[in-house]
Amino acid sequence: MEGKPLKLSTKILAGLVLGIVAGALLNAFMPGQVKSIDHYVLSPIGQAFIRIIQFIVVPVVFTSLIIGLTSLQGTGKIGSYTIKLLPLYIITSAVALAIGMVTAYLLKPGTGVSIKEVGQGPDAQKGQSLVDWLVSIVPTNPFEALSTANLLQVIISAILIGVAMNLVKEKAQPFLALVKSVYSIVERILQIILKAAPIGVFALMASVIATQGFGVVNKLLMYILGLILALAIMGVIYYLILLMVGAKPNHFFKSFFPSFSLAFGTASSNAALPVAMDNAGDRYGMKREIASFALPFGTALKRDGAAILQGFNALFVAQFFDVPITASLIMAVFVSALLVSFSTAGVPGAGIIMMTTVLSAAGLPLEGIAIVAGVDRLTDGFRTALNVIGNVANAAVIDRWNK
Ligand code: DAS
Repeated sequence: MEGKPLKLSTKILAGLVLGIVAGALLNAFMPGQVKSIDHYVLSPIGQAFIRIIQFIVVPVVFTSLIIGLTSLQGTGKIGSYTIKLLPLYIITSAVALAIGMVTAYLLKPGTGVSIKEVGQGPDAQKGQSLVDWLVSIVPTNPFEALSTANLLQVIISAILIGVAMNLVKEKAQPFLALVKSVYSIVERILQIILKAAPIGVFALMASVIATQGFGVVNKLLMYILGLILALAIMGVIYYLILLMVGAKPNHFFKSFFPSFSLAFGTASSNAALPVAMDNAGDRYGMKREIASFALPFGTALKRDGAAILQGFNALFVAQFFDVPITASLIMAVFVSALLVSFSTAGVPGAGIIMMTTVLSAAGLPLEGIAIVAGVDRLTDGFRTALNVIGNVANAAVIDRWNK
């Protein structure tokens, strides 16, 4: 009797664990070979996996949004979903940010850290002002939005096209048929790609652990544990919110587990989106029109993990450089971190790059980025998983609300 094939989520989990073990063994017993093994084997496999899964993000978002929109009788619903989702996003992100800041304030991870060598921080990019960002999400050309994978521009283009299709009615049928066939093809591609997920996450995790080891970890142990604690607290809050609205949290976490574990392994919420949409329908039973709108929308905007990271890191940097944590500093961090969380990209390491905006808004030294950059990839998986949890949990609340 052939054994029941291992479920995808179990295989991804196995890939993660084996990757961590392999990375630790390489780091401990073959330090001299780590660089070449990583350069010729682990990194290429890991990066190739992230790239191929990014390959289908835009087609999945574009086609499923158009299909979702045209299945809505009248497009008033998109407006009503947006009106319900945005306040939820802002409130829960503000709660997450507050948790991140309070945790850092109480645990004081930045005091007494003796770190000589610092990691290589990203070059300090000038943060985009809110107005520039709002203007930048308006697409000038649908093909450019698709080719640059600017998710918000893709969403706006798809909404415009979907609304217009509803207005021209049967004239849009040939195009809708084309969109539906593209969607089914892309769905099949996703299933094929996911067979490689365990290998992809194995290589990604082994590469991180083998190259970074646990050396720098114990110097920043309080920082890492404190950040993960804040992320976990927000995860528990989502569990309670889902419980309160009757959205069956156990069923929720079990259904979306493949997308959460992929988010953790790839540290990319964009990469996890197609799987989250797959989980929403097949496993969780979320209404298709909600999943096809809210999940891409949330992937573009909703990042609780990034909010926690910005608040936590800003206070860590203040503590590290002995900058007094005044009320005005807290306000500057809170406002800039909240805005930054809505414009952090869904790719590995996006949060650390966005730190420049928050640190400069709060008048904190940008050198602080280099101190945490060394362990950023270790914490990125945790915060990306929370980004996806927050995104789909808010969609589940709307879905429940709708029922
Ligand atoms: N890795 C980002 C994401 O995929 C989050 C971050 O870097 O903070 O959502």
